[in-house]
Amino acid sequence: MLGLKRTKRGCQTKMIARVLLLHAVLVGQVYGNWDIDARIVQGSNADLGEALQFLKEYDAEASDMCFRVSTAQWKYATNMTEANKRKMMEEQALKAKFDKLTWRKAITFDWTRIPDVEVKRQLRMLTTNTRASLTDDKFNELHQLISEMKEIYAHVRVCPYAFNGEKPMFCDLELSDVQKIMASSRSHFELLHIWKEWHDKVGTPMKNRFIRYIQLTNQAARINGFLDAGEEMRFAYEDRDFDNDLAISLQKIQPLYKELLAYVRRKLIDTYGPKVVRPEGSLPAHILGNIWAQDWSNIPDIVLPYANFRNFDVTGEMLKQGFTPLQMFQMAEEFFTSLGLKPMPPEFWRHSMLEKPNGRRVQCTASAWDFCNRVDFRIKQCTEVDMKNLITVHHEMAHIQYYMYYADLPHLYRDGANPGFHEGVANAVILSVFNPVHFRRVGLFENNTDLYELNINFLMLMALRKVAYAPFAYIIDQWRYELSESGTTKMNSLWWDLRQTNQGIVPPVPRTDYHLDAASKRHIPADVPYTKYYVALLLEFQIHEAMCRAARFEGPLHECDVYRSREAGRVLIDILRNGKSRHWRDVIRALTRGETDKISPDSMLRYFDPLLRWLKSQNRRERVIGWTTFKEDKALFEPLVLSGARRSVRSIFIVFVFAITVTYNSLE
Ligand code: X8Z
Ligand code: ZN
Repeated sequence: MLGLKRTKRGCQTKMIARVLLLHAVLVGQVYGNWDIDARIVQGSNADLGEALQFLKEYDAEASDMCFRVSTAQWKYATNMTEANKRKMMEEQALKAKFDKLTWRKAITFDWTRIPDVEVKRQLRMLTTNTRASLTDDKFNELHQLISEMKEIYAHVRVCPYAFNGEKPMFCDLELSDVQKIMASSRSHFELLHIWKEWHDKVGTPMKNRFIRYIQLTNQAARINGFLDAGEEMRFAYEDRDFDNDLAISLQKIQPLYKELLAYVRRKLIDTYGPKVVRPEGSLPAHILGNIWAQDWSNIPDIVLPYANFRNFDVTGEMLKQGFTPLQMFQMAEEFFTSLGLKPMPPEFWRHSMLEKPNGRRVQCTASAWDFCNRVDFRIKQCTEVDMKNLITVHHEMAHIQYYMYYADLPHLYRDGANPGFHEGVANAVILSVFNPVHFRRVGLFENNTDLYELNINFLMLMALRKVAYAPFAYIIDQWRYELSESGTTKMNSLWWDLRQTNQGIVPPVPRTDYHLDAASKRHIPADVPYTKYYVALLLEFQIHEAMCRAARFEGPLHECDVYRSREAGRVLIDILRNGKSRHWRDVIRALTRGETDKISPDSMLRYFDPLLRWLKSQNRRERVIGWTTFKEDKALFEPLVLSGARRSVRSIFIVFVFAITVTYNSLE
């Protein structure tokens, strides 16, 4: 099963080749001008027939392998026994071997000389963005490093804040507890303590492993023909303008972001005072309701403008109407069929895990699963009856729709058009669902409050989630790119320089290069690229706007709900059915009726335009829209190049600051 067999070329292959060649000539010009040649191609075989035969065999074997691994992962995720974990690890190890064998075969071809664009593209996909090019021992070392860093991350436990000054009995708070405290506590001292605990305990223990991880990923990238791991990560977007376009998009979002930050800063100063929040300055990371300061929507009591509509939540109505988890899934299914999309197949209802089962340990993080056999698609969710879960159900079911619509494509094309599309599509649907207009249409909401106040509060809530998130989502991989290009000597000061410059966020206490604060975000130790979330953020608004236009909606975008619009459904289907078979810029060009073929922030800016106008009027007395970069802020994280004498002064200064912090803690 694992060997990729060679077979004799037959006349059948020649016929396939002719058809594909014709297809390639028609399609060729589409990819041509975005094509990127890797610098080194090991292979010399440019025989199209052999390449076609290899890809045909790969397609069948990769689907089978995917089915086996998904089945083992599902069994473990829904019943976390040691036996199921062992079986999953075995299957994953087999898949790693299969990937290596595939790479070894794929690399024998010289894809730069193969005339068929589709074959060339598939071979390139198999020989890039892979670590299989490392020697076995380095390949295994890299996998071992990542799993050890993930274990460290999963087992971090922090001490609660000692309000009464006594040393806590237990230090067993895990990430979910940390997130709850960061969202609910309004004690600056407790938030500072928890923030410092989490960042101190997660990063430093994995720092040396992370440095070695960067070395190995760079080695793999260079074997694959790239300058470094960052260039290889960007290659997944098959577009030489991609990095530059994203930088431009963030610049276009900054005016809105800076108005939001100035408004939020004023509200935070009202709550915590100017000693904690520097007027006109950057925001300290610990008081924004989120351990990573990536989503500011957990502080509605502090920032939402109209008190009589603090929180937009239909949970109460759901409970009043006696909703069950199953009914939530049926409601989501009806949302999609109302657009003309497919109902969930029987296997979905038979095999999904819609609620947390009794009597066994399960992984409760919601997720959508494709078993790669074209019929078996599932959601795993510990569904509670509340609005947050109802939104998640719709989000995960959007992923299932994507899986179903591209199911008949070759295995390599059964994916989003680029790494941001799956999340972008799923979140675009939510822009219709998480919407006062939609909840009114499905009988879950009667707005008896002032419509203007409702809209501003709703838009503010969305901005605290989406606009606040933009610079954060952008800088995570910028940090990784920089490390892979320039080395790991100043990882932490680079991290905070990117955060302060792009996000106007600073650490609440001094940080040094002894720390590794970026590792506080799981995606860093878990080797999960992050740019896809920034891409998804912009895409969701582009897709939403295109669906609203197809539905002939003419009002403000945040009031658009495409529920029951077959025309909007057709826009969505046209994205889903292409999977990764068409270049994502083609998909965007079709989506926007030729207006653009890029990831663009324009739709997002149009969605938030009513809020921007409101913020500008609220901020008209603010001297600084955005933040001033004070030297005291930079001093919190910049590596000081000091003479010997000054070095000791510095360490006295840090001890002094630490002593002050501890004293403050004890006073609280
Ligand atoms: O990592 C995730 C999901 C897995 S696809 C839980 N997200 C990003 C994050 O948590 O930072 C979803 C939103 C952005
Ligand atoms: Zn998702």
